[in-house]
Amino acid sequence: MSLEIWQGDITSLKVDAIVNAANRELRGGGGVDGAIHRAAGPKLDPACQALGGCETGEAKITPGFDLPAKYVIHTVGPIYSGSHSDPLLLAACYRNSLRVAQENGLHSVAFSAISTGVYGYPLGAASKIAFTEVRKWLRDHKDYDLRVIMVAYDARTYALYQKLLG
Ligand code: AR6
Repeated sequence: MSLEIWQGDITSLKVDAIVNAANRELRGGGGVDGAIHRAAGPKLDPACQALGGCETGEAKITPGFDLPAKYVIHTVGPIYSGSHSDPLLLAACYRNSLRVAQENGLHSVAFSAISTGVYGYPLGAASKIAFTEVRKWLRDHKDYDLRVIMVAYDARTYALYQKLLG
């Protein structure tokens, strides 16, 4: 197993799954969600609609269609409000996405920085939660071969990720 960081557009990655920062309706939207829907092509939207939405903190999977990635795992981050549930729900996104990856026998997963765009989660706090939760999952599943790539779209996120990777 490994934990890596990478800067760039997540839709270019040829991995088993990329993790989308979706909304509860799985309707597509702006940010990374919009980029993934554009790159996956028109079949992704009906596949998402067939899933019947997704609760905050949960994760659901579709094929990747025209993407280089085989699958898209859609997770819904919390809209940042400063409440006690924010960190719990954000951690659940990472944990549940990794559970879905394992359930589907996937061995490489790339995460976008869930909730740190439109949903307003402060980047420093969100990044710490992301790395803590992924590391915990990898520790708890030592017998499962998994490569996790934390994708930073911009330089500021990448610099933070470099620090957190140590
Ligand atoms: N590749 C990798 N990361 C990206 C890309 C990309 N192509 N584009 C943006 N990011 P956001 P959220 C980063 O807003 O905050 C949507 O409308 C971006 O820099 O995409 O969870 C959904 O439909 C940021 O760090 O997701 C929801 O309604 C990160 O992706 C809502 O936004 C997440 O930003 C979800 O908001």
